[in-house]
Amino acid sequence: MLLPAAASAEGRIHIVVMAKMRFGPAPPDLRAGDAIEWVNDDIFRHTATASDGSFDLDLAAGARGRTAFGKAGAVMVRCRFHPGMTLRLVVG
Ligand SMILES: [Cu+2]
Repeated sequence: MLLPAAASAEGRIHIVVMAKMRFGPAPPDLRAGDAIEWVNDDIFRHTATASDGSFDLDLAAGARGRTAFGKAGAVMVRCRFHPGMTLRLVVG
C-alpha cells in the first residue's frame, strides 16, 4: 500500500489586500493547508465572509487577520457591509 507523501510542515500564507472598496486579486496558487492573511488597507471596516460559512473575519480599518483553507474547492467571499465587494477563491 502506498502512503501519500508527507505534507509540508506548514502551508503558505498568501496576502489579500482590501483597498478602495475592493478585494485584491485571488491568490492563483492557493492550496489546501494554506492560509490567507487579509489586510484591510482601506479607511472603512470590511469583512471577509465565506458564502459557505467556513469563515467570517471582521476587520476594522488598518486591521489584518488570517483564515485557513483545509480542503480543495471554490469559495465565494464577500464583505457583509459592501455588497459590491466579492472575491472568488479556488483552493487547489
Ligand atoms: Cu466592506
